[in-house]
Amino acid sequence: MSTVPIVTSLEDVYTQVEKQKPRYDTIASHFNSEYNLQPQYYARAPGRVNLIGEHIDYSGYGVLPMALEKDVIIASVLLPRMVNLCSNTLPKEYTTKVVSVTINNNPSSAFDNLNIDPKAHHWTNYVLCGVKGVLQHIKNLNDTSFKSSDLSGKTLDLYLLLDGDVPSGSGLSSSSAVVCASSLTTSHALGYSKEITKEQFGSLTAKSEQFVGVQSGGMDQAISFLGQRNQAMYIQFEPTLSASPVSLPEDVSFVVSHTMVSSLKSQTAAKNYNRRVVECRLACVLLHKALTQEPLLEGPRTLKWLQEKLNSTFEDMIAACEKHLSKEPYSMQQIAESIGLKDSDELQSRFFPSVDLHDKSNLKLQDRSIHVFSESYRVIQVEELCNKNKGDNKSEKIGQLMNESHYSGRDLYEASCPELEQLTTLCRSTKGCLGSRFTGAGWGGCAVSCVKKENLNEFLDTVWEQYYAKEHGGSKRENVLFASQPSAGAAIIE
Ligand code: NG1
Ligand code: MG
Repeated sequence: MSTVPIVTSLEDVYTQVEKQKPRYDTIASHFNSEYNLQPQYYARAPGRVNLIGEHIDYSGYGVLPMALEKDVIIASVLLPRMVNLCSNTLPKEYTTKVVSVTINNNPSSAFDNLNIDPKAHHWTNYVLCGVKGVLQHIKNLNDTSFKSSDLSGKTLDLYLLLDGDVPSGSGLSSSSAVVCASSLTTSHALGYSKEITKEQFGSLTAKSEQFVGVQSGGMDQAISFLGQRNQAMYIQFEPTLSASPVSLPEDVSFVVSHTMVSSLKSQTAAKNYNRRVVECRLACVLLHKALTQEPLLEGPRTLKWLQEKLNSTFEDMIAACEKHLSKEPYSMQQIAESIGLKDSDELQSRFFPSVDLHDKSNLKLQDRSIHVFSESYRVIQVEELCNKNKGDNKSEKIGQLMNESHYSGRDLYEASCPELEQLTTLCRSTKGCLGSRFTGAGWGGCAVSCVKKENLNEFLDTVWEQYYAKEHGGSKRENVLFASQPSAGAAIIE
């Protein structure tokens, strides 16, 4: 296990350094005009594109993302008193909002005092999640004094300025990039960046991003820390977080294309994202009862935990969903009664205590769990095709699995939208495309397509012409339609 690199040269982080240098210069000059100081260091955390494995991380299953060159950078300086925060590239009304957090030399009280309002839906919440996650980690280390001699006994102050080029609400993990960069900045300021491994950072930020009120899995934060240049990664969560490189076939590129519709995940959580998380947990409850005759009374448990407990194949699990779960939606009351609980409140307090779904019926357990098992199996097949299989038509098979992933996410998970349908259909019918699917949570955001390298330029021109040119011609093409380069994971640049 390694720690996040602290580098002095942009070459160690970016492939296209000539593009990045001017950006850092601009950040430094904004920082200087905001605070009348030079930044002392930068924390950089990338966004990601997930190639396959959607909505399965929170059920414990492995996923296959790559880190992007697009990222969030937080410039910082250490000074007495407060955390001031402003943003370089977010819309103007955001830049005037200044958040203040006093972190004194007792991380434990700082942790308790840092409140994040999940109803606020403000980007600064993500920064606070990163700060809070690190303080919580340090608190758990049971270390009441800061190690850095410079800081011990003093009040710590961070002056931050944030700059990001991951489009927000795009399914490319802009929110997690902010959380990760913020956690890195905080830990570095407190003298802890070398005490926390990349895996620990991935886990602590996955937990702390939940303070915004979304029950997210851990994919985005894990890849942001564990990403490697030129490699996609196979990320696994159980028994503990791990990542191994995946060699993608050389004859294809993976193209990201934005629908131009934002996916407002935290605002729609009760209807969409959190509801899916709860549906998976409750499918686990009912399958456990049906397959072991025992009620599952403590939780939440993941579907992967159940599959391992039963030592069953994916085919067995899918057959069990078809046999034991109703295709018709369930109500919470119905599920509670079937495992001998009093009512839906008791069910909620055992399996999703901090989640409010408003509507207590209409839970589609069969469709959701079949998606989870079939999608998790597709991830394993893609990983094996990439790393083990030397046979023919590797890329075609991967493209086919990506299409199947999309159809399952659309039909069984109901996570697509008209614009994602229009865009993925267009991509699939364009020459050189072997498969196309939505990436990230869905309900807007981006698609990812597997495209033959020999057709790449033509593919980009056609999709630009047919999806973007008329309505979204004002956008910069490289921001909304691009072949993604797997980038390195998070780093501190001094
Ligand atoms: P995006 O699309 O970045 O919001 C979300 C979750 C992931 C994962 C995917 C679906 C967060 C921070 N991330 O990603 O954990 O569940 O959806 O596969 O909520
Ligand atoms: Mg996100």
